[in-house]
Amino acid sequence: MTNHLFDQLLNAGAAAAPAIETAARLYSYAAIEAQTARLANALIGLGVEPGDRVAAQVEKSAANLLLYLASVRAGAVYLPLNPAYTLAELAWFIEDAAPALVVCDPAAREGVTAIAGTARVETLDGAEEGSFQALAAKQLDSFATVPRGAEDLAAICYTSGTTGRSKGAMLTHGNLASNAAALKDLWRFTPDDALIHALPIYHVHGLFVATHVVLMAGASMILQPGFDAGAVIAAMPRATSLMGVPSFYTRLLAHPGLTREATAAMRLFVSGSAPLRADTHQAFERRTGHSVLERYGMTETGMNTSNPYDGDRVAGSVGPPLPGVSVRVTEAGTGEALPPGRTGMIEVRGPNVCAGYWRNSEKTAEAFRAGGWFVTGDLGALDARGYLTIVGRDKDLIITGGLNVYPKEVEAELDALAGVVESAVIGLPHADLGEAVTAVVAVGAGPAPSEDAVLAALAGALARYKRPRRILFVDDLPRNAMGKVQKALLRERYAVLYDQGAPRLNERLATST
Ligand code: MCA
Ligand code: AMP
Repeated sequence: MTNHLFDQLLNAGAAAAPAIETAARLYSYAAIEAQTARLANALIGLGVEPGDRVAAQVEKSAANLLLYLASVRAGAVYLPLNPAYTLAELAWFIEDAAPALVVCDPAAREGVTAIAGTARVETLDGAEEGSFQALAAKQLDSFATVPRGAEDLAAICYTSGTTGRSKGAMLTHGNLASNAAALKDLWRFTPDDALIHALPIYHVHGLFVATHVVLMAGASMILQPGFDAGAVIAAMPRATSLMGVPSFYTRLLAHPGLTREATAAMRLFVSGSAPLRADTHQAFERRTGHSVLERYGMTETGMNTSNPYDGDRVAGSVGPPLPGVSVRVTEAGTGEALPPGRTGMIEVRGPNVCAGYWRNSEKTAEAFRAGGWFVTGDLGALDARGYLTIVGRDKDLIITGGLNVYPKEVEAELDALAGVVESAVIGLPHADLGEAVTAVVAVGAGPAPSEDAVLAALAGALARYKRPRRILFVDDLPRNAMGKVQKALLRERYAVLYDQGAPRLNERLATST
C-alpha cells in the first residue's frame, strides 16, 4: 500500500522544479521531499503514530505547509487552526480532537501548554527557529512514507454549528485527493503554472484547494504571508493564476494598479468561499478582460461545483457539479428532489464528501440523508444546463471576508455580560467583507454599556473576526408571534449601516420595535 494522498501530491513535480517560493527562499520538489522527510522523522520521534492528531496553530509560512505535508506523510491526522483563535477557543479543539502534538508559534508556547492537557507542545515559525524545527534539523532527509489508504483520515477541519460547539469534519485521503485531481484537470493546471497563494492555510481553500492543485500538477506557488493587493499585483507578471475569496477581488478593484496590462500574464482568477457579487464579476472583467471563475465548496465536502474553464462563466452562478460529484436540490421538509428552476436545499454526494464529524455520530446522522446525500444548509436552484445558483442559506451563518461566524457563539458571549438582556447577531452588507458581523443588544430599561466596553469584554473569548464591527443597543428585540427573534427584520432595518455616506448609528437607538 502507498500513501494515497502524499504520493499523488508529490508525483508530478520534477525534482528540480520550483514548488514553493517565498520572499526568502525557493523550495524545489526535491526540497519538499527532503524537508517533509525530516519533519516526518521528527513526528515519529515524538511518538506520533498513524491516526494520531497533529494540531497546528501557527502563522502562515512555507514551514507550516511543510508540517502539514509531513503530517500526511507520517500517517497522522492534521488539524489546522486559525492563529486568530483565542486560548479559550483553542481549548475546545484540543479537548475534542485529543491531539498527540500541538504545534504553535514560539510566543504562544506558554499559553498553549497551559491548556494542552496531555498533548505535547512544540513550536514552529517562518524563521525556522521553532523547537520542532530544531528537532527536525537533526533528522535524516529520507523517510519511509507511512502507508495510508483512501479511507484513512488525513485531516480534521473544525466548522462551527448553528447549535452546540464546533464539529470536526473528518477528511480522508480519498476526499482530498479526488477533489484535487478533479480541480487540477478542470482548471487545466500544468507544470507551467505559478499560483499566487495569498489565502490563509488554516482552511480548506488555502490549505487544500490552492496547495493540492499546485502540487498535484507539478506547478509552483508564490507563497505570500497574507492578502495585500499591491503584493498580489506585483507578482502577477510572474504568475498564471490566483485563488481568492470575494474580498480579494473587491480589494484588487480598489487598487489603481489593477489593469489589463498588469494581468496580461495571468490565465485564471478563481473565487469562492462566499458569494461573488455579479457587479464585482462584471467590474473585474471590464477592467482586466478576465472573467473570474466562481466555484462553490464547503469544509465538509471540499469543492462541489465550478464554472467551466471553457464555456460560460456565469456571474452569480457557481456552475455545474465537478466531474464525479452529484448535486441535487430538494424540498427541505420531505427531501424530495426538485426539478430545475425550483429553489430548495442543496445536497451533495461524491468522493469529496467527508466521512462525518469526529466523535459525533449524532451530528453526522443529522447531516446525511439516505443514499449518502450530504445536506449543505445552502439554498439554491439548478438551471436546465445544470448550473447551480445559490440564493441563500438555511443556516444562521455569517460569512465575513470568507470566514464563517455562527451568531449563536457570539450571542452566548454577549448574553453573559452584565446589563445585557439578550442579543441578536446578524450579518449586514459590507463592501469589503461581504457581510459584517453586527450585534443588536437589548438592554431593557437599564443603562446601555458602551460599545467599546462590550467589545473589550469579548476580546479574550472570541477571535477578532467573530467580534461585531458594530454593536447597536436597543430596548427590546422584535419577535414574531411564536416569540422568535425576527432577524430578517433587523437585517432589513439596519441594511445600510455600513454604506459609505449613511448616517453613523451610534448611541442607543430609539427602539421602534
Ligand atoms: C481579518 N479581520 C477580519 C477578517 N479578517 N474581520 C472580519 N472578517 C474577516 N475575514 C480583522 C483583523 O483581525 C483586523 O482587526 C481587521 O479585521 C482588519 O484587518 P485587515 O487587515 O483588513 O484584514 P486582512 O488581514 O487583510 O484580512 C482580510 C482577508 C482575510 C484578506 C479578507 O480575512 C482572508 O484572507 N480571508 C480568507 C478566509 C478564507 O480563506 N476562507 C476560506 C474558508 P483589527 O483591526 O482589530 O486588527 S474555506 C471555505 O469557506 C470553503 C471550503 C470554500 O468554499 O472555500
Ligand atoms: P465553510 O463552512 O467555511 O466551509 O463554508 C462553506 C459555506 O460557504 C457554504 O456552505 C456556503 O454557504 C458558502 N460558500 C462557499 N462558496 C460559495 C460561493 N461561491 N457562493 C456562495 N456561498 C459560498
